[in-house]
Amino acid sequence: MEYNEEQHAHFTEHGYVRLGKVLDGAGLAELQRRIDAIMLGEFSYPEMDFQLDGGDADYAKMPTVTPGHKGATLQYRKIMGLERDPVFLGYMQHPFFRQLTQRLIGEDVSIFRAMFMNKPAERGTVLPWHQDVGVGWGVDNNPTATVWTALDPAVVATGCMQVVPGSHKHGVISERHFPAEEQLAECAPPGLEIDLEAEAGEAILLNNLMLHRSGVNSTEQSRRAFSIAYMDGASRSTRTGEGYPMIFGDGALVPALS
Ligand SMILES: O=C(O)CCC(=O)C(=O)O
Repeated sequence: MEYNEEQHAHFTEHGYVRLGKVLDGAGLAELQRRIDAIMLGEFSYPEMDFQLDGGDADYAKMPTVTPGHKGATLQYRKIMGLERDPVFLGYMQHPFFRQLTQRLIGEDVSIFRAMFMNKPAERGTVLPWHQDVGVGWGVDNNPTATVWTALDPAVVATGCMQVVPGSHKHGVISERHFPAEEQLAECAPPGLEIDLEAEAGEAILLNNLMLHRSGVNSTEQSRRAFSIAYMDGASRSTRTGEGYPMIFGDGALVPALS
């Protein structure tokens, strides 16, 4: 696989581009099994952040995200810190992503986050329009690009992502995570959004400035996905001054045997 100039031109113009099926059958099955095993507590990762799905579609009512496993269940909404898991780290360091991030970022690449996002069967939370940047993220340099990989079919009925193509060109719309109504009326007027449906194993590259959102899952199948926000390896936390987990280049993490 190669990130080509045609894809790059699409990404630059529209703020997203389809990267194709990065995961084949065996690779997909491995990540599916692994995330289920993490949810079921078969591996112990007390430092990872876990959030249960609250069973309520309303974003405002969802449980908080805190470190540590919250019980053996597949009803998690979000798990962050997956770079600690060798199987997920291995995927994050896929040679294709190395080439892609060299093109977009450079040699030294870290991550803001490596996050599992789930819409459990017949559940899920509405995630309102947002960009993945802003002072609230606490990074001295806004993250550049997210690779979002579907681990199950992501279609309208399972709560696929929606995006407003071209909305990255507005720059930072709000320093808060969710823009205000009047900002959305200007930058995401109804009718401009598209459904970003994806097959299981397919990856999509998103500009972090692009407005995106997702809905709930009305089907009996989960909608699991893995989202990696890559950024310049020199980025520092504005809160602690510390750097972030390195994925490529100087100081890159090495997957430990599991
Ligand atoms: O998976 C989703 O529904 C949303 C993901 C998202 O917002 C992200 O990856 O930044």
